[in-house]
Amino acid sequence: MRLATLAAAVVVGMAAASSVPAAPPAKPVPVIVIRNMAFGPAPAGLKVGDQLMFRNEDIFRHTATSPAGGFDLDLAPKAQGVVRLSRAGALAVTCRYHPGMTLALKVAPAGRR
Ligand SMILES: [Cu+2]
Repeated sequence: MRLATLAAAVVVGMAAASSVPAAPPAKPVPVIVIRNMAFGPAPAGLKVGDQLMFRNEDIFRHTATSPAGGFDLDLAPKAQGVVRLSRAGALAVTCRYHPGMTLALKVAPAGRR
């Protein structure tokens, strides 16, 4: 009985400590993984102003290039990079080294989903 009470007190203490963040949690940055010479699936719900991470898990160098989207990440093997989406619409993304690698992003105007 006393042991159970002590355990409950410890759990409550931990919950209290973790529920006092210094700042509101940041919105997680969606990640597109590049693997086996292909872009992973495009995240849903992207909008202008959002950040988007590309992570190259291949042993080859790749880029995440979108002239319409205004970004061009050059990613060494195992590297990652973040872009901020600045233009709405359907954005074609490709790799400059491997033109067969393509990805279609749908970006909504800011403030909408
Ligand atoms: Cu590539």
